[in-house]
Amino acid sequence: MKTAVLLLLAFLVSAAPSTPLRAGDLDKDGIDDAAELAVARAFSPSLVWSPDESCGKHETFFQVHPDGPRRVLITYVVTFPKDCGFPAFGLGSHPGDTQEFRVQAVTDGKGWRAADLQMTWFPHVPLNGERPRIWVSAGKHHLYPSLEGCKRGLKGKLEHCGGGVEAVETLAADHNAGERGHPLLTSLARFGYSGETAWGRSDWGDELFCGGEPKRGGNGGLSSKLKHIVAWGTCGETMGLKWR
Ligand SMILES: [Ca+2]
Ligand SMILES: [Ca+2]
Repeated sequence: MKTAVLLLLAFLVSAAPSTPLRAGDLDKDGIDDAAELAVARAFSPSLVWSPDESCGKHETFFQVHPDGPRRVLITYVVTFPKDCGFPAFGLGSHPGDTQEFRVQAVTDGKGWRAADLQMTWFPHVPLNGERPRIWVSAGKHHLYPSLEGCKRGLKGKLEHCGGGVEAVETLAADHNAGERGHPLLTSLARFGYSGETAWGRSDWGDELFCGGEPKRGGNGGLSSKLKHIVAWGTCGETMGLKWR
């Protein structure tokens, strides 16, 4: 099974334009890291912004690993130097912001298809092969799979979405977080997040992500948004990995 996955992902790499950062499988999850970049780029979201967005330059980190036979799970984490709070009240702001979502992609052996979008308040959104469109609420950065989703419920009265530019997120090769135990990313200082790390405790003494600011009150750290290996399957194969 492991061999089959590697061959299928190798096919994907050959079909997708990409520039691998490294050759091989340095994060030891059974998938060539260049293939991870290719599949993450293939289903990179189209982000819909608000014209009122002004909380600093964002970065999008990602993680790819097997999620069962003929499936991979891609986790995307969008980070900001700060959360500007709910614009309607100017409340709820804090340093550092991390917002995650996941795409489950499946293959029939000939190519890959985006099947399922998984978000905090929308656990399963069918993608039907399409690249996900994600609405980013102004200032607060809550993520929604539709404009209607942003408007729904109490939070829809506190924040707003859309009206700005829409662009497919361009994923950089050096934004692959890798896997816990075999990380491809450690310090996030070169991205402007001094003192922050991808997989460990921050230099500020907790696991919050504070956008590089030496004070508390940030969002959950990148590590808390990524999937972790918690056990090995009895067969010892890549497909036997358990994730949470
Ligand atoms: Ca890998
Ligand atoms: Ca990986």
